[in-house]
Amino acid sequence: MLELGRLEDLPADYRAALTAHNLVPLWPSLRSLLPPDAPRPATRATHWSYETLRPLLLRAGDLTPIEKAERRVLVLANPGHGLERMQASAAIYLGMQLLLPGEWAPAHRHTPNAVRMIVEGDGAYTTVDGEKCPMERGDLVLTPTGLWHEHGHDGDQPVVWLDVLDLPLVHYLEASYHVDGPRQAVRPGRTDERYAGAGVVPSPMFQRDGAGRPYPVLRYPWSRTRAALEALAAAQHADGAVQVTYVNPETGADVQNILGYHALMLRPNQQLTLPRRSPAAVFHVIEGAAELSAGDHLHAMQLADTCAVPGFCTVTLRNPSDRTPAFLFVADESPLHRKLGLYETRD
Ligand code: GTQ
Repeated sequence: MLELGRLEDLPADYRAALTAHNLVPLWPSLRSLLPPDAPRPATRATHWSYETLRPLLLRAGDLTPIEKAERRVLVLANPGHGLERMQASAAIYLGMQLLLPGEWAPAHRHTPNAVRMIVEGDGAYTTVDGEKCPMERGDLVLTPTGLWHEHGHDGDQPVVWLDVLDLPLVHYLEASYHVDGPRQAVRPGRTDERYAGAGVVPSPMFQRDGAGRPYPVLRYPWSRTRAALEALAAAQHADGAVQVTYVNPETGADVQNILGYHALMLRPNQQLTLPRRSPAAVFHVIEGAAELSAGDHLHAMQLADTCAVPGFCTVTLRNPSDRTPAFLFVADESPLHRKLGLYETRD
C-alpha cells in the first residue's frame, strides 16, 4: 500500500496557516478514516459482572435519593470509547437502573428509543404512553422515541433492570433531548394480551386503537418468549441456533428503528459460533450461564452478566451446563446497519 505523507512532513508555517483558516489536510488521516479491509472499532469486548455491579448499584440507592437522580442508573461504559462517553458501542447505551420500594421516577419523553430488560425484583411497573406495563424478570418493555414513560414500584424489594438505548447515535446526530411531563393517566387494557398468539393479530376492522400504531406492543412477557424458544428448540435441528427476534406483530419488522432485540436459547452444552457481522452486539444472561469468546478473549458470563462485542468480530457462545438450557437477551445495531446499507456478514 502507498505510504502517505505525514503531518510532520509539512512545514510548520503551512500547518499553522491551514489551522488558522479551519482547514485540514486529508492525506495524513486518510488511512485511519478508511482503514484497509475492515473497520478498526473503538468498541472493545467488555464484560460487566452483575455480582460486582449489584452492590455498587444498591449503594447508589443509599447515597442518592431518587429525587436527586430522576433515574438512578449505573452506566455500563465501554473503556474502548472512554468511560466518559457512556457508550457500550457506537450506537448502544447500557445502564443498570435501580428503583426501591415506593419510589417514583417521573414522566418524561425523549428522542432516543429505550427498552428495559428486567433483571430482578417484583412489583415495579413502567407506564408507557398511558399503558401500565408490569415488570417481571426477563420481560422486555419498550419505550420508543417520543412516548411518555415513568417508573413506579409497589413491591417490597429493590427492582433492577437493564436499560438499552440508542442514545450514543441520537446524541451524535445532535438530535437528543427530553421533555418532562405530568403523571400519566393509565388507560385500561394491555396490548401484550391482545397480541398473545403468534401468527394472528387482532382484526383491524374491530380495532379502534392499536392497529396501525407504530408500536402496537409495548411489553413482551418473558413467559411467552421463553415458551417460543422452547417450542423452536423442540422443532429444530439439535445443533441449530435457537433464537427469536422481537418484532412488531403488525408488520413483522424489528420493534424499533435503530437497535434490534432478540432472545437466544443455548441447549445444555451447546456451542454456537455466530456469523461475523458488521453491527456491534450486546449479550445479557436471563437464565443459566454462558461462556462468550470474542476474538482472543473468553468471558465466563454468570446470571445477569452483560457483554458488549464490536462488529466484525467472531463470537462463540457456549452453555457450560450439561443439564439446563441458558437464555440470553441480545441487542444489536442490525436494523441501523440494514437501513443505512452498511450491513455485512463475513466468513
Ligand atoms: O428510564 O427513562 O438509563 O431516560 C437513561 C435515560 C434510563 C429512563 C436511562 C433515561 C432512562
